Amino acid sequence: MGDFAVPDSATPDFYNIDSLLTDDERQVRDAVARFVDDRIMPVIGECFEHEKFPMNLVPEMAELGLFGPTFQDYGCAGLNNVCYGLIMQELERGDSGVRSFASVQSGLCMYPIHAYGTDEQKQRWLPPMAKAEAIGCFGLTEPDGGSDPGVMKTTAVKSGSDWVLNGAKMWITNGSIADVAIVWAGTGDGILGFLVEKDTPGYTTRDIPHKFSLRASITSELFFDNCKIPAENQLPKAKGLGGPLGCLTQARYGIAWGAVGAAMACYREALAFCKERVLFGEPLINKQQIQVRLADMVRRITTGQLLALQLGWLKDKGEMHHTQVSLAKWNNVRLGLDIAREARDILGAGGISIECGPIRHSMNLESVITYEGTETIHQLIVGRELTGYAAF
Ligand code: TGC
Ligand code: FAD
Repeated sequence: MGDFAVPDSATPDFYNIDSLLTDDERQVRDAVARFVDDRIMPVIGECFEHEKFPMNLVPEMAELGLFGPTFQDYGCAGLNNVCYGLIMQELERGDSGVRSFASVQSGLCMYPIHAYGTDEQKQRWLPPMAKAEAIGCFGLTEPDGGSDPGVMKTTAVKSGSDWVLNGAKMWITNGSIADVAIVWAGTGDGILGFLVEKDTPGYTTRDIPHKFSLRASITSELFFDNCKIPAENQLPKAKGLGGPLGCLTQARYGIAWGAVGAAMACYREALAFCKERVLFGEPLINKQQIQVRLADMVRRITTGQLLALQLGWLKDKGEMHHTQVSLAKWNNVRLGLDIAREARDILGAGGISIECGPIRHSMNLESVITYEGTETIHQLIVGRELTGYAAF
């Protein structure tokens, strides 16, 4: 029960959610699942251990159409948002760092260029980004605090028709490998977005070492010292904090699916272990308390799967509200983190080894629960929606 006729990677599927997907959606999910099983899983433990992002696999991800997959043009796959979610579910089943790479490229870089950019900016950047010939990063968070980005210190000042950018960004995924950074800065006209190209004089990056989380992902600081940004590199349709927040909605949506993928992987590993492990004369799986723990994992995964799917349907109908994304990000990352920790415990001492997925997933999800809005911020976003009072 709980498995039906779905591929192993799509289990547990206790409510036969597979039957709610179209053939196309299943095909997309299964193609990404094969890529994750064949290409990510054999190397991810080593990548995590040695703090290395598997950059060599990025062209294959591009070949599969995983970057900007919902755009209809610019060489993108033109998939619906349920497909996008299933892609994120599968990638994060592999590793949150791999899903992060795709989230940043698609949701935080291609999205703002597509939504807020000029035709020239779209033509210049979107086709190479879809092919991963150009990599992007997204600079919103600053050293003095990420939860309240409206008080950012990075500034852009008009100088003739150009802009001069000064400041710093912190904790930026893909920072040092990006060909273009989407940078948000305070101006006399409020917050605006800029395309900062890699070789811009005065623009430097530095990787953040010694992370115990998202080790298979590059995280950097960005520094801007009197960087001259040509007028044509400003995103004209992004005005105010709503610009960057609109991008966060896209990435948070993907995380709501991705975290469930990580939880599904952890559950399966715990289940397989309990079938094999014999303690007190019988397999662990026979123990009442183990069954309660496994059942509780599936209860939480099932609610997360249904929540993500309904969110995808709303997004495809153009009816999704960003506060609904906040509830899903909060709920699904929380269940992912709790299930990863629980699975780690069920695996016993062996569960602390990099050979096992749950320790890696739980360490990763410590970042996922913080980035793209901390759990508290999402609770307060939902609270404000319910009460009309902002308690940030
Ligand atoms: P607030 O008044 O709420 O909003 C200002 C304007 O923006 C609109 N808006 C949104 N639009 C689209 N999507 C959203 N999610 C939106 N949230 C708000 C809003 O309607 C308003 O529009 P308008 O026209 O009325 O001006 O602004 P606030 O200052 O009260 O916001 C507070 C708060 C806490 C909600 C916001 O600052 C917030 O979300 N903070 C968290 C910051 C965050 O999540 N940072 C993430 C950085 S990027 C990252 O972590 C990448 S990790 C990538 C990876 O590796 O996967
Ligand atoms: P703070 O904002 O300082 O928060 C500290 C604590 O205070 C948290 O527990 C928070 O929940 C709590 N808190 C905040 N406000 C309130 C309140 N009103 N009431 C009660 N408690 C509150 N950012 C980018 O811009 N681009 C990226 O690509 C990116 N990638 C990242 C990758 C990784 C691996 C990590 C870890 C972070 C990344 N971030 C990125 C940054 C991330 O978005 C921020 O870390 C996040 O927004 C939180 O900001 P902060 O770390 O400064 O914590």
